[in-house]
Amino acid sequence: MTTQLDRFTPLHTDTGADVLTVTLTDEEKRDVRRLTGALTADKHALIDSPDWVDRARALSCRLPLSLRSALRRFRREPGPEAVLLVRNLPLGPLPPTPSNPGSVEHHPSTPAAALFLTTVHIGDVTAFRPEKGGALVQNVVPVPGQEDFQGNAGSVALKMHVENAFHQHRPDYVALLCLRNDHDDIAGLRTSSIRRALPLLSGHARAVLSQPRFVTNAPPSFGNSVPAAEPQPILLGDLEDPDVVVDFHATDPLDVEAAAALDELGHAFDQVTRTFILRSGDLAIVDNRLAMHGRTAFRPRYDGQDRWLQRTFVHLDPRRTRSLRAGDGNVLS
Ligand SMILES: O=C(O)CCC(=O)C(=O)O
Ligand SMILES: [Fe+2]
Repeated sequence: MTTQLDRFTPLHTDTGADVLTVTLTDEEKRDVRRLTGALTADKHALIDSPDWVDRARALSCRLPLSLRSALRRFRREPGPEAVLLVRNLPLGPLPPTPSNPGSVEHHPSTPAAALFLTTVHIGDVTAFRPEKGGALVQNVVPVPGQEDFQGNAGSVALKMHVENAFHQHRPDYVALLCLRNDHDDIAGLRTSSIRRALPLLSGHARAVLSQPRFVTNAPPSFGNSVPAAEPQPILLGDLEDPDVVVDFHATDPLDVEAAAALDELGHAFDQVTRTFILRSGDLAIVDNRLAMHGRTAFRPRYDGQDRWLQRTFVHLDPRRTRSLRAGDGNVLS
């Protein structure tokens, strides 16, 4: 019997795979709306202030039980796809999609509050100072002139990557809430999990990928704030169920054998990649230890109705990053 506590339903993606999904009922959506209402009442409040973050964390304990239960379960067992989809979150009336470079949300809105409430219930919502000034809720929108950019301002296909793969303290989760999809409804978030790809790899490739024979450089935006990249393995931990750290735009193999193993990994991932055409109110939470993500290409119009996602990062253990977070705040330097 399906209970209130256990209400995952399978979502059929392009490949028919089952992805952990929790769809809020309309009543639950109204309950979340009441919580976002409390967080958006003061239009001058700042998302990045410790007070607002504390309130959001406290209010997240009042999210619908089905959602809290799904988050708790996903945290312990991310499943073969390492993605949780939360559907039917409240958004309210939306302003035009922003198109300025570096766009972030400073003041609380219904979608930003819904995203924050959900993700702060998993762990600590965090950001990196060099990325968009360390704002905790960042807009993922196409920016005029940046169409070819391999980052979230672009609209060409975005290569598969672990978020901030170069960083020792990359986020544990990346969460992307869809406010609007693109005009043609073709932009898709793509995800690919090492749990699915691993069985497709030869034993030799697995062995090579677990040796420090790969370098992943930081994007230029991080400047000198990170040490020069050291060779790292791509597969970490128990080889039966490893973590993966790779960015198909930024990871370089150091020798010919490593290049062949990286190629094999790329082919294996290609075979298990899922595409999510996110709808308004859909939130995808990707376990950044086990899955990569990317995006299909789309054609922006810059007319205020373009694709618009909002993004947060989550770290599970604030003590591990304490030396990077001035004043015990949420931003990693
Ligand atoms: O546009 C997308 O669907 C994903 C963009 C992305 O990789 C990110 O914002 O981290
Ligand atoms: Fe990303």
